[in-house]
Amino acid sequence: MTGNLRRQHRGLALVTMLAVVVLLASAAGAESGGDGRHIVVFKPWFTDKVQQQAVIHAAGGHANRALAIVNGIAAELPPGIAKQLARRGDVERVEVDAVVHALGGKKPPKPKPPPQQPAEQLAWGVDRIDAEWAWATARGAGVRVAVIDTGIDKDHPDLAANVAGGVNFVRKGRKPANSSAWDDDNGHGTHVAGIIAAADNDIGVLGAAPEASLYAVKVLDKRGSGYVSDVIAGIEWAVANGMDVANMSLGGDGDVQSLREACDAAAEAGLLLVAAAGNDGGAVDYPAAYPSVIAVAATDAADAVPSWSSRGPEVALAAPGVDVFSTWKGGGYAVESGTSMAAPHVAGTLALALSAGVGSDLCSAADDLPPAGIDAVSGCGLVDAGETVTGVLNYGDDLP
Ligand SMILES: [Ca+2]
Ligand SMILES: [Ca+2]
Ligand SMILES: [Ca+2]
Ligand SMILES: [Ca+2]
Repeated sequence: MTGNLRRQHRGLALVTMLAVVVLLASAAGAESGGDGRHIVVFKPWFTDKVQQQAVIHAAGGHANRALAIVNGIAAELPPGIAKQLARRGDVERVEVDAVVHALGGKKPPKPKPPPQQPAEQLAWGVDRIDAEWAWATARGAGVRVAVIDTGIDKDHPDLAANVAGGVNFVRKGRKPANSSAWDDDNGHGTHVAGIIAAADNDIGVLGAAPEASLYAVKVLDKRGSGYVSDVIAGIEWAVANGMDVANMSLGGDGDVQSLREACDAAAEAGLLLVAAAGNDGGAVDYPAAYPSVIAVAATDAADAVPSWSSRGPEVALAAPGVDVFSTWKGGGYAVESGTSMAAPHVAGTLALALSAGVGSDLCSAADDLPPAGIDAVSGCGLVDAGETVTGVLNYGDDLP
């Protein structure tokens, strides 16, 4: 993200400081799994992972995973242990490991895979942002996009060419997560992946950046739910593995300081973070609300922002998120709505911009939506991949 967008973001974030302080008061009541999952963050000088784990175990807790990016440990703690640990001199803080959800449609469809792959179509969203006009210049080749989600259907005929790898952080019970089990058991992550980079191959759909490399970072389970600690692990993985862009079509109400710090550290390391603003029409969800993350609102085919698209000064951009046709697990396709579908249009546009070498400022090319100027409903406006890459103001092929 360029300084421009980030500065605007920071300025707006300052304006809402008061509101954030009020929200923080309720963060303690963030939705948790009710299973004692916490994030224990240690003092900066106490970095030995083995000794950190020993502290957790000595207190009667179970260490699930080291979270190096925040110098912490994701742990299960019996009742009362969190407060006890927080009082230690070598512990910075203990946080509830809040729950996050996929921000797709309200009822996930269960489409059957087609008997044969459908003829390729340019879905309205990719068309609306004029990604197709960028393709003569750039197609996202060489850009690595992490899809932090439910996984990706790795052998989907419209995705396989671009799926370059992945990792799983979802654990079942106390068993360590099987890191290679990142195939999508929900469908949501596959839908998101198709919007970013479904291949140009005569079948299915076309992603905004049809030659970008996709990496499945599975942090949400088959119901589309997950934990903040796994999202942090996913962000850490994205940085360690040289990802350029990370798409997070997920969120929750819990402002967890460790998630904020992980996003800040990743952005500082050069990772472009994109997240869905939220689907409850209220305040922007976390992690989208953090200043280091590009929060994306949804639009429909008439460029209107639906009432359920979350809003606030943190919204950076808007993108198509209503009745979006894309890939689904099992080699199928589905129509889905949500800010989950909007965010990947922006992630794909970033992939185009990076492969074109035009920087990552998406704000100046975005098409302003009412009310005039940057606003809390659509941010800078509707993302414009065509103009971002080519500098041409308007192709005029699909204006409503
Ligand atoms: Ca178009
Ligand atoms: Ca295709
Ligand atoms: Ca424009
Ligand atoms: Ca506006």
